[in-house]
Amino acid sequence: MKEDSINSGRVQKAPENFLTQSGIKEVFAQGKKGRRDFIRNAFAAAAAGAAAPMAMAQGNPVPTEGGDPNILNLPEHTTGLGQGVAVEGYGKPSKFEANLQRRQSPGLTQTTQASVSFAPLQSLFGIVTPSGLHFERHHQGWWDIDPSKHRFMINGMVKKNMVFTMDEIMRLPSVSRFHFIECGANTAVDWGNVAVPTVQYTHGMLSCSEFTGVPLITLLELAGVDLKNGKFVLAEGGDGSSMTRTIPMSLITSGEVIVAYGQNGEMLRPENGYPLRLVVPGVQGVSWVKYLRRVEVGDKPYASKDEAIHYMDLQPGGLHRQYTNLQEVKSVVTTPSGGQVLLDKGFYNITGLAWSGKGKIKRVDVSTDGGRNWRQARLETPVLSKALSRFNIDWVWDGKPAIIQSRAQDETGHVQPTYQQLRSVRGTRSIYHNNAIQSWLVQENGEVKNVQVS
Ligand SMILES: Nc1nc2c(c(=O)[nH]1)N[C@H]1C(S)=C(S)[C@@H](COP(=O)(O)O)O[C@H]1N2
Ligand SMILES: [Mo]
Repeated sequence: MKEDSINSGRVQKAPENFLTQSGIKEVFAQGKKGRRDFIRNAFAAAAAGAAAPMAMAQGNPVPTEGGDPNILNLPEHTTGLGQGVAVEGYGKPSKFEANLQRRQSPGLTQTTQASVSFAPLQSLFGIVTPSGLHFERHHQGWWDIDPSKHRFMINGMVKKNMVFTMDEIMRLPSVSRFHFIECGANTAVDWGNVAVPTVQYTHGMLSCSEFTGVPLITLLELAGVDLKNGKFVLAEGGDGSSMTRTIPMSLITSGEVIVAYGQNGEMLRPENGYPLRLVVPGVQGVSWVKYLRRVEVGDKPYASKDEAIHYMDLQPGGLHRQYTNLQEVKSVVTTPSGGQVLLDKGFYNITGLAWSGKGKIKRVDVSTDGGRNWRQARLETPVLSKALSRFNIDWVWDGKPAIIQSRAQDETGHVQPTYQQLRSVRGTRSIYHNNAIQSWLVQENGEVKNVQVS
């Protein structure tokens, strides 16, 4: 694998960035007593083990009592004058983070103009996806639409058809909420037993943002929606893909569906639907119609092309499941994950993401022996409904092959299935909506690989 084709992630970077003598002190000062001893013992065990000389040769990843003499070298930045602020400008990441990129999957046909880019989940912290790293899925390319020319229309089973400008929408009462968006085709190639190398490609059609906008129900009420007969809404995008999706009215009357213009504190990015997109919490990405230009209220599902041909689940026995509305409970370990290399045995923080279209994550368990034994991971705050949740758990790698998995449970009691369980219900010919447990094999040389465990 070419260096630039994967982001090797924090496992390799940790010794340099965090495990200097002073870094260790900081970590210990923040930790609780029990945890502190656990981490200290893990390092001590690694230092005493046979691998210690190799660790030294590789640049001292295990901190030693003596300290790192580099602390006494005063680099230029401690004495010189730093750069001044630009008169105006939009901030960028450090040049040392240039490997942090959205990427095309090696598991898909390579084209000069890709229609999907994957988010680098292995390098993200917390639950929010920076807007510039949000995955993208375009059926017919993206546009940077002039908001002053954009119009949004409501018609169908309403008292009066209405057309809104962006200014008119942005004057209305708004809400801001964190939600994940996951393409129904996320993890699709793994369903077919194709092992793409990294978590960016297995799970990277997934992102989480704070979205701001007007609840769709507010706009429908302005138009005098007929809630007695109007049971569905058709949402239509303003790009050339004729993206139209049916949304059940029950999701809208609950106030959850948002006509959004904001993403992570600023206007939506053009790739993500600027200036207006539908946010349909818990529902697969395709229903989050971008460049939103119209909603129509009707009394039955519309069976549009993206509902009758695409995004259907072929079931055993030849039946199709249509209108899969909720993304079911799912999780993935993002570090250690495929393409990363563990430098030495000893302490590691296993971290990952969990989410459910049905509500909040209740619990995540982690196994390091391919599912025989499980330990409960720590869920970090905030744990929000239909948003990504971050989990962490301590691990001491003994240098032997290990299979790392995570298994999430949501507040409705649903538990993430194994591949075997999923295939026994859904068959082997499906593409969409794969929420099976992901397995990462840590090999003896420290390299982590995508594997399937049945
Ligand atoms: N107008 C329009 N809306 C669209 C699409 C599109 O191609 N055009 N793609 C859909 C699909 S399949 C997904 S997964 C999400 C992706 O949203 P993102 O590009 O912001 O990640 O947008 C959905 N909304
Ligand atoms: Mo999608």
